[in-house]
Amino acid sequence: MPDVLVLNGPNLNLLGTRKPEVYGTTTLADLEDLCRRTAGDLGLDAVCRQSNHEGQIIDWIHEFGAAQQAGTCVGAVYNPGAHTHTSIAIHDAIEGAQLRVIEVHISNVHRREPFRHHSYVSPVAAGTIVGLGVHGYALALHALSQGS
Ligand code: CA2
Repeated sequence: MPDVLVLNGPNLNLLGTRKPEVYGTTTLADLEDLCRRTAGDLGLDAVCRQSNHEGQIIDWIHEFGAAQQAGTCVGAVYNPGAHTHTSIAIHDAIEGAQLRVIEVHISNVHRREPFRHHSYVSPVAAGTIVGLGVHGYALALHALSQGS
């Protein structure tokens, strides 16, 4: 089965523990289980990673970009967390590795503070899903399984 990377950025390890009014009550472990089950139904093997460290995330983008070029990975479902709004390095990593990325945000960032309205990731993403809660990850997996 080809791999699909499910990548979560900084502070997403806190999911389900605080701010349920913004991010819901699903924990990261629950979310990763949901992704593994959804990917399995689509004939994909979800490889779930989360880090609070930008360099570690960049290394994984390079690793899975190479796997995609080798034909063993279909791309990544990626919630960059606050790196969305700050990181040119992550923009460059996705572009450089040519990793197919669907950018997912649990909350509707466009209804929130102005500093959340700009994304450095969107210009190098195949698509973006915002504001649909953790269901956005399942939708992104469906899109990647169909070659989006
Ligand atoms: O809506 C999203 O998925 C975000 O990517 C989440 C990021 C935020 O910086 C983006 O603007 C939008 C924050 C993730 C932090 O998650 C927490 C979860 C529970 C408690 C505290 C933070």
